[in-house]
Amino acid sequence: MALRPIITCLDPALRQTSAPLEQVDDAVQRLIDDMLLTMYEAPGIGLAAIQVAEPVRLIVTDVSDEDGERNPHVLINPEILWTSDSRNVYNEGCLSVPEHYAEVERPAECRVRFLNREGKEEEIHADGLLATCLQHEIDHLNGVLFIDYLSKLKRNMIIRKVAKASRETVMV
Ligand code: GNR
Ligand code: NI
Repeated sequence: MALRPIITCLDPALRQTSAPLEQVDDAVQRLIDDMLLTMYEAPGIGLAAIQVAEPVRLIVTDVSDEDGERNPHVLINPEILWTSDSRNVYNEGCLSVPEHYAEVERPAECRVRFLNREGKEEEIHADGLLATCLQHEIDHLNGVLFIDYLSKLKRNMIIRKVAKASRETVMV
């Protein structure tokens, strides 16, 4: 297993649409393990493959408490089947937008169909933080970032600050 560097919103690669995975082979299993390691180490509650520069439709999440038992979810080719009319607001962050947070409103619940890491079809009904996280990760697969839900002014301010920080810091 290897940590993989996380690309930031300054990298246009983050804006592409990721391609469906055609098979769940050994290379995909390695990518999943690397993504879980990278997510836990960050630490973050989710990670999309494009954040480690792999443009494929694969996400991992774990919204459990840091001191509790781990509960990773691996979702391949996830599809949102349904979202609730009821909405939730979370103060969102993103490992690709380091150190910036903003409130984003999204459907409070969602139902998602996906392949698990054994390549078997599954569905999940999510609410709370998991529902928000799944929607945030699936947005990544479509080149969308949480800052896209903010005003242009706020978005540009955040991007400028991330650029400034990356100039001033030697990021490993
Ligand atoms: O670690 C993360 N925290 C988070 C908090 C609120 C809403 C979404 C997230 S996802 C984020 C990790 C990340 O960037 N995933 O793409
Ligand atoms: Ni993110």
